[in-house]
Amino acid sequence: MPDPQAAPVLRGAGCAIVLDRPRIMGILNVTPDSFFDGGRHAGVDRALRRVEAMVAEGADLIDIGGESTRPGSAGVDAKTELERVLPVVEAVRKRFAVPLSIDTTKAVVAAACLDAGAHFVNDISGLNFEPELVRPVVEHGAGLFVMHTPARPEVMQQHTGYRDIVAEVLSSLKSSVDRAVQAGVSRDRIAVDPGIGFGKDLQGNLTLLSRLDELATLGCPVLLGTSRKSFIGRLLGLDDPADRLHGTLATVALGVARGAMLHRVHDVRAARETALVAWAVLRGAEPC
Ligand code: HH2
Repeated sequence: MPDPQAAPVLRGAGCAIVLDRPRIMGILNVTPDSFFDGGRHAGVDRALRRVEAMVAEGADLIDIGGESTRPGSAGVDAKTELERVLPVVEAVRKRFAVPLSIDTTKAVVAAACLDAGAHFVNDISGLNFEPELVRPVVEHGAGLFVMHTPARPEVMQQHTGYRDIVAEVLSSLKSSVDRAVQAGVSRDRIAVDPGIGFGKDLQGNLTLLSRLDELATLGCPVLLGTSRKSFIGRLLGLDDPADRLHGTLATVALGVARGAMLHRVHDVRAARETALVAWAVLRGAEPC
C-alpha cells in the first residue's frame, strides 16, 4: 500500500529526487556568453571545480548548459553545443554521484548526454522547438523539465503580450506535459517551470511569481528559475547581474511559500539556506 503521507518524488534515469523539502538545482553554464557565468566554467577542469563547489554547498542536482538562452541570443548549432557539454557530462558523471540535467532544446544533444549518463533533460521550449526530444527521454527513462517560452530566445521579448498570462502559461505547460505523457514519460518524471524572463515583461514576471501556486493544478512539481535575472535588476535599478543575489533570494523564499519545490540558481548555498528556512517557517517544523 503506498503511504499517503509519503513525500512526492521526481524520478530521473536511475535516480529519484525526494521532494520532502525544497531542492536546489545548481547552474553550470559551459558557454562563453551566458548572462552571468558565461566564460567562467567552460572546459572540463573548470567545470569539475564548479561542480565540486556546488556539491559541497548542498546542490541536489546540477544543470549543465551549452547554449545561452538570454534574451536576443541567436543560439548555437548542435555540433558546437555538444562539443561544449558532452565532455563535461562524461567527466562529471565519472567523478560525482549528484544527479545531472542537460539544459538543451535539441534532441541530438539530449540523446548524447543521456547516453553519457545524464539523468534529466531540461527543455526551455517545453517540447515545442524539437518535439522529438521526448524520444531519448522515454528510451532512457529520464526525467523531464518542461518550461514555458512563447518563442525562441532571439525574438521572445517581442512576445510579451498576454491577455491572461497565468492562464496562457498554464495551458501551454499542460500541453507540454500531455505530449510528454502520451509519448511515454511517466508523470512522476515531469516537472514544470513558468519560464521567468522568457517572453515576459516585468509585470508578467511579477504576475506569474505572485500567482505561482496556481501551477499546482498541473499535478507536477514546480521548478523556478529567477536567479539574477533582469527583472530583479529592473526592480532595484541594478544593471549588473552580480548585484542581484539578495533580490534572487527574496524570490526563492516566496517561491517556496507558493509551492516551488525546485530552484534553479547560480548561488547554491545562499539559495539552499534561504529555501530551507522558508520551508521550516512555512510548515512550522524542522525539515525532516
Ligand atoms: N533559465 C535560463 C536557462 N535555462 N531552464 C529552466 N528550466 N528555467 C529557467 O528559468 C532557465 C533555464 C537562463 O539562465 P542562465 O542559464 O543563467 O543564463 P543563459 O541562458 O544566458 O545561459
